[in-house]
Amino acid sequence: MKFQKICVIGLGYIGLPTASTFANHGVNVTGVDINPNIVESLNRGEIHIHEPGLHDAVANAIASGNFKAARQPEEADAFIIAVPTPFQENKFGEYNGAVFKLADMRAVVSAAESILPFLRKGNLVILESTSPPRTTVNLVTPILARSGLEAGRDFHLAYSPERVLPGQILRELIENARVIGGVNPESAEAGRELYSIFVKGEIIKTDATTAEMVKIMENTYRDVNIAIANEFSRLADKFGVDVWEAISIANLHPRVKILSPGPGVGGHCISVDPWFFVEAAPELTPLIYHSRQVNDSQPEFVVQIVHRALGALSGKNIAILGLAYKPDVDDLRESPANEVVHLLQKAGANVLAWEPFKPDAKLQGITMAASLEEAIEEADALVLLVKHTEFSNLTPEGLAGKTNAKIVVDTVHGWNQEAWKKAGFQFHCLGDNKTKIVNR
Ligand code: SAJ
Repeated sequence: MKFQKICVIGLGYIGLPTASTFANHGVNVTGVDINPNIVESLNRGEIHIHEPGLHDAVANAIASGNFKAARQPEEADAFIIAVPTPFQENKFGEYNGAVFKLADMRAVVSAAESILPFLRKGNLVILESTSPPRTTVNLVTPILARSGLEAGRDFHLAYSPERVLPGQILRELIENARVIGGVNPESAEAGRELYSIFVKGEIIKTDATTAEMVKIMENTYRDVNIAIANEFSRLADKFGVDVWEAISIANLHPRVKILSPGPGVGGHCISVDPWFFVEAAPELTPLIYHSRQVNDSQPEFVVQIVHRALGALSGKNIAILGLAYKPDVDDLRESPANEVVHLLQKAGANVLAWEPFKPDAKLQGITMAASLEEAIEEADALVLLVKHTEFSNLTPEGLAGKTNAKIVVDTVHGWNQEAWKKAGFQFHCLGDNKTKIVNR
């Protein structure tokens, strides 16, 4: 099977890098998006996503003549669906009193429907969007059957999740192992042929539902691991221990790898995907459900620490350093920092936030500072929420004279507490209550 022309539907964080990588490997690619602004700006060579290397990759793809953006799919040898699967805004599931979020699959449904007029015998359709188990078989297959063609018999259909890390997408797309789950073995083989155009990592073939589970299992494993780290941070606080020291010692054990605690879990993957298991089988997922609860309530723990450090929060000026969901990215989606700010405001604090990767962000109810200096100048306390390299490099000497604050709360173990204490700051680190409780 030869793939000369493909359509990639959805030009977001995954679709656009995938489309441009195929185009830069000689495939003729039509990238499809329902947002006319994205389509027009891409055709002018402008990109709407901050990802290292992506601007050049798209520019090359356009210059080569292999890539164009459009509002509608066209006939092609293969169709890749890479649209978002967010939560439903106003609808929740419930099981035995436990309330859980539900996936909004409307974008997958309309992407699959948009292919219908162009689907031909011998085509390959790949779903990449993270989806609840059995989506390919139970949701996508019946939609595509409306073409009169049958998946697995007349055309190939497979699920192949992306597993790339934001910030390293272009490299990981090529180097990571890739799983391809077909509705039948021939579909998985067709998917392998397609991705082997650029994937250098191992390509593993399996069935569609296994591939769907693999993707959600990976992110759920990470979420549960972070939840236990967050719970350890609360225990360490209670018992007068430095959780960071304790975790680093525990991780010397050859079979232990505890992740890091922090202000909570954000982003569009790890804080979302575990709910797909809970939704699909709430009776089987108490651990996954409670891990989500622990991570979602970590901002409250942060606020308790700030409260302990500052006393009553009412009327206090707090500088928030970092709103992104993780270090060195500009993505503020589902960021726990957002929740920390809202909780501090609810307690009466005046909060000014500084996010170097998106200084102009417009977030409901959050006042953004125009610079680090503005954020910290009048502050009573500095609260570090994201370990951006630029923040890790800050030193108390560097800030001397620029802030009124005498109190620092570090929620990510980003700063050297001795240096800050030496410079006269009161230093509080999430999960490190070692120096506060005597009588050890
Ligand atoms: N976090 C912690 N402690 C840690 C590690 C992360 O609190 O020790 C927090 C981060 O600060 C962030 C959140 O977890 O708020 C998620 O960050 P992340 O770096 O773990 O993951 P993502 O969401 O950027 O990307 C993940 C990756 N999955 C895995 O590593 C298993 C990526 O490979 C996936 O492609 C991506 O989800 C996705 O699209 O599903």
